[in-house]
Amino acid sequence: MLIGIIGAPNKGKSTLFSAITLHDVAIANYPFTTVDPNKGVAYATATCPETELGLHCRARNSMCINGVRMLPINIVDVAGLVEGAHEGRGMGNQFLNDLSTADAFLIVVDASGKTSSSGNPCDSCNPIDDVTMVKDELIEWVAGIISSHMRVITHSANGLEALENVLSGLKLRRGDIERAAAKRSLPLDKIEWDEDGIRAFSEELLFSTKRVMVVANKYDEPGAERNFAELKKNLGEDAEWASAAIELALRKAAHQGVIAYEPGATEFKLLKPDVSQEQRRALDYMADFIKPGGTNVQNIINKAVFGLLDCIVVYPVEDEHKYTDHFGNVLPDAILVKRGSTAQDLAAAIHTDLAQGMLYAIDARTKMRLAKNYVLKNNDIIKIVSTAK
Ligand SMILES: Nc1nc2c(ncn2[C@@H]2O[C@H](COP(=O)(O)OP(=O)(O)O)[C@@H](O)[C@H]2O)c(=O)[nH]1
Ligand SMILES: [Mg+2]
Repeated sequence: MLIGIIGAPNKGKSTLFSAITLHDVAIANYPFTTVDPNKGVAYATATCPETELGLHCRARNSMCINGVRMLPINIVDVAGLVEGAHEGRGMGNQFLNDLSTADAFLIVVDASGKTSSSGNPCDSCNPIDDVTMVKDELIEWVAGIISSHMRVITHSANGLEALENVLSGLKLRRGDIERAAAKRSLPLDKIEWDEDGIRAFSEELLFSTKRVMVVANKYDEPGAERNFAELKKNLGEDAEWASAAIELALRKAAHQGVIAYEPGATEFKLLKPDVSQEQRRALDYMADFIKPGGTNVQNIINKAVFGLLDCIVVYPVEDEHKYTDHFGNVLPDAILVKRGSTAQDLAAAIHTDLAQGMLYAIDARTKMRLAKNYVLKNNDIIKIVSTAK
């Protein structure tokens, strides 16, 4: 799973990226880090069943801190989106690759309205223009790919196949293309669409296959609250407020051992009382800001994973009595699957052999037998019974 952070310049994309990928020293040592400077790992959080079961888990593919299971999610800071980007300005290959492979986008906008949609200083700009700019650029980019191949597509014996080939970089299925065309009443037997048709199709295709959430950042700035309310009212997408800068400052302070702060918290504890007056003032300011509802940054990650991407978390085990894998690790793995996935899908996510030889599953809590087509529920603990070892 890959979430892309996207938006005009100076909205706080890199700040948000740094914040969500900066972890405690203990976590930083965890082997999930990549070398790419714009790629990193954030964590969605869920309540680990260890508390409910009165056990101590030994997490392997994820982490567990104080009963909170932390599920790694790949994040990419997609830099370089400006107006006219689809015409070639600023859109390098890396950019396109990041865009194509992402499952969802967080569109970062400046809720304070102090930067324009091209990223320049502004007295009072409307953050909704930021959203429009980003979406238009994405649509124009897909439309541009199709337009430049339209002749070939029109004249090919199998137009749909030709169109599919042209869009092959986008992580789509043929069904996605068919649905988008049908939705906009565009024929697929002979593909001879005009510019408007191509644009309509591109819009439909893009936003039916990539999930989008708007992040109204810089919520700590004056005017942001009002702009955010306005944005919520006029926007079709999910929108959440955030202060990436405060989240980053808090995580840095925690990283340096100055405070104890857990992402999502509405307070922190001072660990080093001998801070400078300036630092004290900054900490007091941040303490006040997070009191009503934190920085909202952790909530955004969780909403992206469990809401936008519609995932649930399930815990496969080999021993349904001890809740362990075969080495005796308690609740070793937490796996994110799409809501609606079956026990068979879970088996397939673990191993093809396990799925092929699957007989049935067991609900570890109730010890009840579950059919292969049992639809998984969030927080399920499941043993897969299979002829495969
Ligand atoms: N007040 C405030 N400033 C922020 C916030 N997030 C980012 N900034 C500032 O906005 C400017 C641009 O941030 P940056 O992350 O480089 O933006 P990018 O170009 O979108 O990657 C920097 O000066 C940041 O410190 C925030 O939540 N609140
Ligand atoms: Mg940046």
